[in-house]
Amino acid sequence: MSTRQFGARVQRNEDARLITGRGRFVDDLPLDGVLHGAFARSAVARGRITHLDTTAARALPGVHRVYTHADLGELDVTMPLLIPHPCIGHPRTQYPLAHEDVYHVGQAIAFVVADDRYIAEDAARLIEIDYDILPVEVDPAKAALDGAPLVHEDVPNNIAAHLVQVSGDPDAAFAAADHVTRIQVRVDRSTAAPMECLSTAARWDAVSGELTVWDGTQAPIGLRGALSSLFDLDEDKVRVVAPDVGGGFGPKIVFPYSNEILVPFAAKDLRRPVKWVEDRSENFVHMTHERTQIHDIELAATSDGVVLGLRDTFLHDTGSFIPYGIAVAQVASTQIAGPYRIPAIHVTFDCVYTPTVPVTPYRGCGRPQANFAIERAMDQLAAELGIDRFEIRRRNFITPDEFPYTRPDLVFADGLPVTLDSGRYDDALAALEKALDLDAIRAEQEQARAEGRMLGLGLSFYVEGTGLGPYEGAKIRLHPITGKAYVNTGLTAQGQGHETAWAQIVADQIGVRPEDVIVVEGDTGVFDWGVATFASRAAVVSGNAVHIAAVSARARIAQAAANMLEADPDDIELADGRAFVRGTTSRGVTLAEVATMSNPLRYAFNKAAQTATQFAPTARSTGKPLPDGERPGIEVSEYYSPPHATWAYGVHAALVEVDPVTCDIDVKRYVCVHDCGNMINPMIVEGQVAGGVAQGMGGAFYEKLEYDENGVLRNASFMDFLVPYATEVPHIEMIHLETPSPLNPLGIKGVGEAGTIPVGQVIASAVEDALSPLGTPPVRQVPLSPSAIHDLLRQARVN
Ligand code: MCN
Repeated sequence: MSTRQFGARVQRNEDARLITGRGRFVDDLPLDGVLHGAFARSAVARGRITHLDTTAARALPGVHRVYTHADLGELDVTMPLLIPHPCIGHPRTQYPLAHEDVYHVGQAIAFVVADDRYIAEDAARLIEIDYDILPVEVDPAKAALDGAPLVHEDVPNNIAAHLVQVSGDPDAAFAAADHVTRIQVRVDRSTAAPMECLSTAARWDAVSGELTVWDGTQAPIGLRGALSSLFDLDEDKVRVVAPDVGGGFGPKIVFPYSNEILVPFAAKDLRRPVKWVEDRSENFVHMTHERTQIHDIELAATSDGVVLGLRDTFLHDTGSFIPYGIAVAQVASTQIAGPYRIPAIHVTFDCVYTPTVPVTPYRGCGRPQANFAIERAMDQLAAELGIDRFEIRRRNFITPDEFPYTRPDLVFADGLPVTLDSGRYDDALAALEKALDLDAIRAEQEQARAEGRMLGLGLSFYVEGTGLGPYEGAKIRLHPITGKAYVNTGLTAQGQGHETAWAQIVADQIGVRPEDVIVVEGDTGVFDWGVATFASRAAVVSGNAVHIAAVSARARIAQAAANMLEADPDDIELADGRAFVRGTTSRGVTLAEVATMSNPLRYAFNKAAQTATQFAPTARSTGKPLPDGERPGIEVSEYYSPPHATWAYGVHAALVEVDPVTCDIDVKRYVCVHDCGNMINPMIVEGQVAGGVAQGMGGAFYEKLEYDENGVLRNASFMDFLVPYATEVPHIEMIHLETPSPLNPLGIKGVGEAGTIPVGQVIASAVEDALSPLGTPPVRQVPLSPSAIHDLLRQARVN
């Protein structure tokens, strides 16, 4: 008998392929006669091109074409604002190739296509480009001041968008408060650093008029829409395939990037397949960034630590363009109150243009910054009121009986008011306290301090709106020969394990092993209704669509088997790849037989079915009408549309030791409690949380993109931009809570970004606690590099 797969630690189907070098990424595709592309990019941040000459590049043997914007015809248009919002007063988006003006170092100016990559790169370097260099200001705080150099000449103070959101009566809350705490915090700019950089290949079929594009994207359907519109081709004539993709983390959602337009354009123009794979140094100055936000946050509280009101004013650095509108800032603004029952909120932000790589969502999407702001403020409030940091949080939690809890005037990215669906925040904190053994830690800390060692404990709660709509779908088809289930969705994975998770969901319904469910995602040729993989939404939205489709497939199989077995569909059970009448496993048929039954010619060649059954003669007697309500084969498509976001949450803590001489931070323990509702596969969930924490460690300790005063990125390589090695990520102790979301049939919440969100605050809080005997000032920013620790210590000595 089959055992339940949902909730089981099923080994990932995809891993055998991915970890033995058999993954197939864009660069692996064996495209006959493929040509290779390379871009010439802007060397200056803000400039006006005075001279652009491609003659020498075109003359290089092996070069097929050099394109500038003037060659693009209908494609020479600015890209649309992908998520409009009325507060965006000055939306500016990019051209596929720059016109006269360039807006950041790395902006694409020309595209070369040649016999091989070496020639293409050499030719790109032969393109002569002169600029009038214009003044720049890369710090968003200074860029928003009067008189600062403008990125776009017609955008005053570089303010792209300004939004004010008010919930309750903040003025009254602040007037009634016993105590107000204020802090300014800053999180710096980073990059997702996926293992596989951006990549695109394309082939134009002149016979059928079809364009096939392989792209390392998180959004094949979105890209297909963009290309069909830009190239003025019927959607049916454009197929976008995301093969294996080596990490996405947000920046691979459709933008579209220059390569996503130029590669197909060149393939169509030259009638040859064309490929371009970004190298690492390009990735730093081309793939979108995220994170810089500066928050001024205030909390109004009673003397016993109950928060009455919150005010937050923040600047969001949007880079040189704003393709995703206010998405990142809006997400930050709507999660600023975290898990706390704060009745009055005033949050306002400005999105500021800077002459830097454009900013779009990166794992966490504004939440790490918002979380840093509210949790830093909670720590400070606790310190000022003399209340324990755990206790002050407990006093302010939304309690289980208060769900659904709505913040009516904060509108989330789905266009709906923030409504937290469920949670047991108190239980999560209690589980963390138990796992940590707080009394023992406090004793250890006292002992360490007596020995002059700087030991500190930090914590952070977080909430995360996951599983945004509007919908996703799934198709399930039983293979007419093998009876194996093929599952297609409109999403695509970049390492999240969808192939296994969806297989588990389907296996439960139709009674097969997960390895007999073959999941194919990311190909508009097989399924083309869907949005994209982002916002930790696949498990909630696709997962439930897969479940609904599997229930539907189960019903269809039961009906067909009942017809074959002359039984009632309600009496049909499915297990071990067979359908049988309840109570008698001998009266049954294989799923291969069910799948093939209504097609006599297929059946004739179906060895799997023929060897199995006594029903073969019936099936072969062709011409009989299908029984009532039956359709040929087993194939269903279903959709799921969530009513609104589901809210995952958790709390992390770290015990760290700071060495005041070397300024090194040693993470001695890292504990996390999280709740993503019912887990499809706890092993995948643990991998997601651990990967998220590792990425969060990068943000907490190392990762900061440093622009110089000319707008040149100073650390555009892994020599200078440090990501954590496996050896620098501590062992993560993980505790799962499972509070089912009431919003969807499977009770799921998302988890893909969760691990990343609280880490900056956890480390800041722990370092602050460790150094507190020295009188260091509050930690106000991450990353906490050794020099940042040194600064804190120096300030303590100065004071
Ligand atoms: N899952 C589960 N039970 C749950 C929730 C999720 O078993 N209750 C499983 C899902 O089945 C899925 C995985 O966990 O296999 C992640 O699910 P989900 O939270 O829905 O996230 P998505 O699949 O939508 O992936 C997007 C999310 C985001 S937004 C970023 S950024 C991110 C992340 O996933 N990028 C990643 N995790 C990543 N992991 C890898 N390896 N690579 C990336 O680029």
